[in-house]
Parts: sequence; C-alpha cells; structure tokens
Amino acid sequence: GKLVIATHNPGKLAELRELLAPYGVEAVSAGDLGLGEPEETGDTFQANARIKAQAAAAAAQLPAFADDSGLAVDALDGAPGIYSARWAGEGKDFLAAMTQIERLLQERGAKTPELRTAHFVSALCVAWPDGHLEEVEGRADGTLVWPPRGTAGFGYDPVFLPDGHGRTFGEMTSVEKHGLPPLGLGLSHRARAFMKLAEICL
Ligand code: ITT
Repeated sequence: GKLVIATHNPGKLAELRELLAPYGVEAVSAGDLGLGEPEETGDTFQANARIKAQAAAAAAQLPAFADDSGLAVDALDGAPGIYSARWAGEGKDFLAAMTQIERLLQERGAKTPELRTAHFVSALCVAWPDGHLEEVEGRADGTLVWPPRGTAGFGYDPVFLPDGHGRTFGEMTSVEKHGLPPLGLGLSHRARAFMKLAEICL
C-alpha cells in the first residue's frame, strides 16, 4: 500500500526511503503532499514522533511514518536531545551546533573518549487514519570526535564515531551507516529502530 513519510528533513527522508525500499511500499513524502509541519510539543522523542505521524495520517488519510531523533551527549546531561534540530537554528547550521557542543565539552575538560560518550536515538511511529499506532525506538552509542570528519550523511554525523568502528557516520556510505544484514546487525539508531518496526508491521 501507500505510505506517507512524515518528515521535512531531506537526510532523514533519504534514509527512510532506503530502509523501506526492500518492502515494496509506495512511499510519498510529506513535502510532496504539501503537508505542513505540526508543532513538536512533546517532551520525548516518542511523543514527537507520534505527533508528526498522527498529523500526517489525519491530513493525508493514509498510513504515515515519522521519525523523531537526536543526539544525547552524556557530559551535557543528554543535551541537545529532543532539541537537536533546534540547536542548529533556522539556518540549519549544524557546524555551528557541533562547534557549540565541542565548546561545552572543552569547558568541562572532556578530552578523553570516555568523557565524550554520546548516543543517537530514533523514535519511529507509524500511525493509521483509524487511530492504530506502532511505535519503536533505536539507539546507537559512540563518542564525539573533533574536528568533524567526513561529508556523508547529515546533521551531527561528522562528529559521531559509533562504538566499534574507526570511521564517523560522516565517513560512511548510507549502506554502512544502516549496517543491516548481511553487513551487520543494524548500526544506526534509525536502522535499529526500523528493524524492530519491520518485524512488527512490514
Ligand atoms: P522532521 O521533524 O521534519 O522529521 P527534523 O530535522 O526537525 O525533521 P527532528 O526534530 O527529529 O527532525 O530533529 C532531529 C535532529 O537530530 C536532526 O535535525 C538531525 O540533525 C539530528 N539527527 C537525527 N538523526 C541523525 C542522524 O542519523 N545523523 C545525524 N544527525 C541526526
């Protein structure tokens, strides 16, 4: 059937399309449908994913798939967290957001990898027009490097070195970042969440 991908983030959209590709669903983006962006008033990733999926499902009268995600830095008490997009400001200046994180880490004397741990979270929600919901969450653990490395991916990818790997997400192809079988057991937060969702409803 047809599915709305309820995101206006091009990097996310590309990854979600790739993840969905093997399942033969016809995916149309919120942008293509001219859907607006609901206010993300939730205080968790899951709550915001639900807000986005339900708004798109109601507006399009189709099942809708949303991702709410972000980077949580341990030494910064989990910031930027659900505010990861907003930290980059209206201009989507992720270099500025990464520089700000680094400045705060330096202020806290976070020099060794053990003091620079962080994780990405992806909350995925599929909402149907009849009110049915499926919700899952995935997580990827790693450390933050400085300066940024690589130009692949989006957002905070160039500073995130996933545990057990020598390259940042910014230095990986999207296929490597997903790390799905047969290449791995799921690497990125989004791919890990997606694997759970696929088991439930794809
Ligand atoms: P939509 O709400 O339209 O989906 P958004 O960018 O506003 O787009 P979020 O509110 O979920 O989405 O913000 C998540 C931010 O966290 C996003 O802007 C990214 O910069 C960052 N982020 C999430 N997943 C990431 C990933 O895989 N790699 C790098 N950064 C990521």
